[in-house]
Amino acid sequence: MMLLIRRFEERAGQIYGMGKIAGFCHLYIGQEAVVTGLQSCLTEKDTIVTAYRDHGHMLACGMDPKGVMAELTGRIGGYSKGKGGSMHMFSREKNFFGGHGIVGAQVPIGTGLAFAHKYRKDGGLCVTYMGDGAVNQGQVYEAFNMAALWQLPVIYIIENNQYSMGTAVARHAAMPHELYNRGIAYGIKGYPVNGMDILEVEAAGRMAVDHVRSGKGPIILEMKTYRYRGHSMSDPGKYRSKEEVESVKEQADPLSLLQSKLEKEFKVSEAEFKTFEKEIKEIMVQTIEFAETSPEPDASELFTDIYVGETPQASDKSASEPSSSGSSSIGW
Ligand SMILES: Cc1ncc(C[n+]2csc(CCOP(=O)(O)OP(=O)(O)O)c2C)c(N)n1
Repeated sequence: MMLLIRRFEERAGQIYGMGKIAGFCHLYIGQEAVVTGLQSCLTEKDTIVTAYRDHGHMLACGMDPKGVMAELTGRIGGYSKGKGGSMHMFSREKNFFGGHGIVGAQVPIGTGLAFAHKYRKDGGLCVTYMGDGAVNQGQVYEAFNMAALWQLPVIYIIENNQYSMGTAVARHAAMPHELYNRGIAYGIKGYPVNGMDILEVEAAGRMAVDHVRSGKGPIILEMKTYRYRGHSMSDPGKYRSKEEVESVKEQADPLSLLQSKLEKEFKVSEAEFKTFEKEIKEIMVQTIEFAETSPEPDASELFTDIYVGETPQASDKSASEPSSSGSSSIGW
């Protein structure tokens, strides 16, 4: 899965460069161990929500790479029929609730999903991902407070990739080395985790899942990780040196770390690694072909998926106009 995410993101970066992806595109390269390790601890009933750096999360929870890539290229075969793009994809089938462009906005949503799990007594939990930049948002703490008060089944994952857009964590966060302690005022336990090592991520994930499923309420894991690419495809990355990026790639790359562990401790041969590469290459060939040949959505698609259930009609004044003192010249 880590290899699939890596190759998917590399190809997304390439075809973005060719002008085939419009709008924003935030790549997850470097952070693959986080979502892959955590997802391996979950069951089908659990829900997931994250921010805009979301392709890895979608692939990890079993969404089809073809549908994700077709969404990036704005095609009808995409998860949002080509209308959402990189930042706005969802899958009810896989319990993936987005894909959110407003920093921190997914945290109350994830807390609400956890509330729903508890209310329905379905035994599920919600994994709510956020970046290091998001932990400076007020709505995150309102959510923490309610989750702790009601002992909601939620695992908050802080993906600390060291940068919030172009701002290093030490420049935007008080106590930058202890983001895992941000729930302390609410009695939410937090732990730091080496987010570059999938086995450490998985061990922490199992501990967190046990904690939450046994009814002890929310927990925070701060994944210390790193993104190799810019904040988005349009980021020239002037806020850090090439040497810094290269040294992380050399010393802590999540794929290389796992590969050397698999070679040394589990005797996986080079031929087997080549087979994995071949398998993923084949998936990517089909993915790109689908993303380039799926048709663009018809203009009438602009009016679908706006409301769930009944659609208010233009003639229904109560639905389309402000009800009280608002000036009638203001349109909604
Ligand atoms: C409420 C809000 N404020 C500002 C922005 C602009 N913005 C987009 S991404 C970003 C940085 C967020 O960084 P982080 O949470 O660390 O996530 P990362 O990109 O590192 O994954 C900012 C400030 C936004 N989208 N929403």
